Amino acid sequence: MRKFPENFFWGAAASAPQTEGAALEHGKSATTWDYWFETEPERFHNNVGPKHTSNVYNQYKEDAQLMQDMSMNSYRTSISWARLLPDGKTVNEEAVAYYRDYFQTLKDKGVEPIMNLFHFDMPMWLMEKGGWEARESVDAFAFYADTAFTLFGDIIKKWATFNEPMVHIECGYLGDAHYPAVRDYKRAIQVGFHTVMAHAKAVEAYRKNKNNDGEISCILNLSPVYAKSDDEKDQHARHMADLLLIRSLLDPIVLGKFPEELIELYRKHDLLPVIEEDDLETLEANKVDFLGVNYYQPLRVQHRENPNMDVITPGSFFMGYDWPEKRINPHRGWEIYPEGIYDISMRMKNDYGNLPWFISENGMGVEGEEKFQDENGIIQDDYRIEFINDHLEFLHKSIEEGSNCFGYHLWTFVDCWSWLNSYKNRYGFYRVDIDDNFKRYPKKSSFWMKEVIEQNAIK
Ligand code: BGP
Repeated sequence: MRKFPENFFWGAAASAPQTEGAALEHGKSATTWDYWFETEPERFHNNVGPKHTSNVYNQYKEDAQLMQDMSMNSYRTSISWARLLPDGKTVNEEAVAYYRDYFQTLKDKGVEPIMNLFHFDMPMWLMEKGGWEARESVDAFAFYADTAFTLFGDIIKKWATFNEPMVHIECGYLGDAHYPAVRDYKRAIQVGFHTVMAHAKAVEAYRKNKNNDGEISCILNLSPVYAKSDDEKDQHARHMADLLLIRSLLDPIVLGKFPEELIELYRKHDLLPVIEEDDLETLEANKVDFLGVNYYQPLRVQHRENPNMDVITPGSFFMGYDWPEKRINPHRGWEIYPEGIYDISMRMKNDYGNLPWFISENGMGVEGEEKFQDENGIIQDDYRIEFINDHLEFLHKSIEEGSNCFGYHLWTFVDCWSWLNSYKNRYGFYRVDIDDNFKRYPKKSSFWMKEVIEQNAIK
């Protein structure tokens, strides 16, 4: 038996925009997702949009009970900005009543809610003013965060500001998977800078109010970066990928400053964002108390010959590399590399002051999962059990070696809607039937996980 530390946080992760439903009901205003679906529904898998998420708004009591039945002791999800403050200023009292009852219900079932404030769900009223590109977004977010701390701080003791900021930067400003789907590195860097400042100002607001007696964090998608070879050029490519995609957020959030090398690089290529006086001091003074880490797969890179330096993107400095020994999730195409969780864990210990951190997401998406259903309607997801077990083995090894990890959260509890992919890939301990009143059905992994949690150990 490999035991985990006492009071380890065993749970699942989700987000408001992917689970709540009631998309434009009970006072909630539109987010970019609601707007995008209304204007371009064909972008979404099977034309299923954000209205059809897993109906948590109406079923949270049932879900909290299922969590308790599984012996889970924590749950990481988010608040919807557009629900709490539909116009950015006025509190929606119906939202307050909903969230307070939801969070208290979780607590009463022995499930600690870890609450995040932004999970890719930009309110439309702010998007119309430029979203994260507009400086106004920094104070608007800090106001929202402060409002949430005041309204829910007596129940919520563990907060996060953002989920995977690199994803809204890359998908929205260097790709086309998030609105506004533009490709412009300079704009992407400004978006990233404002996000970091919005985070820092929210941390500052949290600490200013003496009634706030919990802890605050940010959730980052951290992938270990591996080079194709030991060759100097490939090693440099690895260094650049790590600098641009990992340290560009990890350093300001945990260490309170951007890497010097990054600033120099931006300066050299005329990519520096607009920085206001005091910004860097604010950042330095507001480091996180702990970190959330989402880990799905590593990044594998190699040197790129002759990049087009007229149009600079992160990809100008490295390119992807297909590792021949790659173990692939055949249902989603993502690499499965459990050793990566160990490498991240050791890096947190060795390079980031052994700050407390937890796995805020890890999981295995499966397309067409209904084909694994048995005659009793239970999905026989042995592949997911193996996936979780393998990752827990490496997490356990790192904890034995002194890593400060305090929890593991599977993405996700009940299958949820996922952005443009909608319900294409299923991740949950529970299957949801969106055609039959959002009924929940346990998968085999939920029974397996319950045992792990109760024993606080893997075999
Ligand atoms: C993470 C996001 C989640 C979730 C997950 C699975 O990056 O934080 O919101 O979507 O990835 O990804 P997907 O649903 O695209 O397979």
